[in-house]
Amino acid sequence: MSDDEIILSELSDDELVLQMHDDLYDGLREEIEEGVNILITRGWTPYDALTKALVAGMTIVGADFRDGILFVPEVLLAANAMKGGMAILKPLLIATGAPRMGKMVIGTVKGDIHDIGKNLVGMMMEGAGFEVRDLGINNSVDAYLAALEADQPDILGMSALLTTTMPYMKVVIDTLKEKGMREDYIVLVGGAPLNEEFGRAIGADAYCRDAAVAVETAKTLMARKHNQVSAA
Ligand code: B1M
Repeated sequence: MSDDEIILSELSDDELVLQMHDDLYDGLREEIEEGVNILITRGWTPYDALTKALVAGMTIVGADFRDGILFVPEVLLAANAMKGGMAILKPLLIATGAPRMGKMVIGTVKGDIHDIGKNLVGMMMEGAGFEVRDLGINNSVDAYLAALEADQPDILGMSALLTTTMPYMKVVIDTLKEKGMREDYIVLVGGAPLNEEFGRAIGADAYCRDAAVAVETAKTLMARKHNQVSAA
């Protein structure tokens, strides 16, 4: 071991989080996994570890990717490190014993392979008591329709991270309308380039800024749906 090697467990919480941002940036999966484990052992909630150490670190990666400082191979390594941390947090986020709230089918739209945000939404929804079927990435209208038919969910969630793929959400919603199925589902959309106005314009029930908002929105709209059914 060299003298200047950093011992993660000897850092204070603040130092550790900053170090994890660096390690995520450098795509160091093992260090990220170790860091997450240390934070959990120190009593951090899984949600805080996720948002303050991992998501905040990925935001720095995103800015440098945008500015041409990082390139796809480095970002892939960072994403891999992030996934290592998320894999540790997933069972902790899910093991809340929350009552069953409803069912969601979620997937990233056609042409888009970004899945970290979608995975996070799926994890948080499961943690809040929703049953989640994850369709993965690059989903065509047909893939969404097949899953809706097979799983009969309450909620359809779509994710898009590219300005070139976000219009595909409208293609899916328009197809649901054409088939007379639109009102059968709560449609939630999310992803970094979207906003509320876009969500409204394409006919979604709501745009969700992040995973926590997705959970709150899903709960609110599910409660509204149940009230409508019992009032009918
Ligand atoms: Co991509 N990429 N990428 N990338 N990538 C972005 C999106 C970009 C903004 C980077 C940049 O330039 N700053 C840019 C898009 C620009 C634009 O469209 N205007 C971009 C580009 C250009 C590209 C490529 C075209 C690059 C290239 O090949 N030249 C290419 C496209 C490939 C494709 O999809 N066809 C590409 C590839 C990749 C990697 C493969 C290297 C990797 C993806 C790895 C993976 O996902 N497995 C990658 C990454 C990691 C990013 C950034 C850096 C980080 C995305 C991320 O994971 N964020 C991203 C920059 C950025 O977003 N700032 C970027 C962390 C995640 C937790 O946040 O995904 O926003 P996010 O999810 C949030 C919310 O948005 C929301 O909740 C989540 C959690 O809070 N949310 C939902 C998301 N989905 C939701 C669904 C819901 C509800 C809420 O449903 C109900």
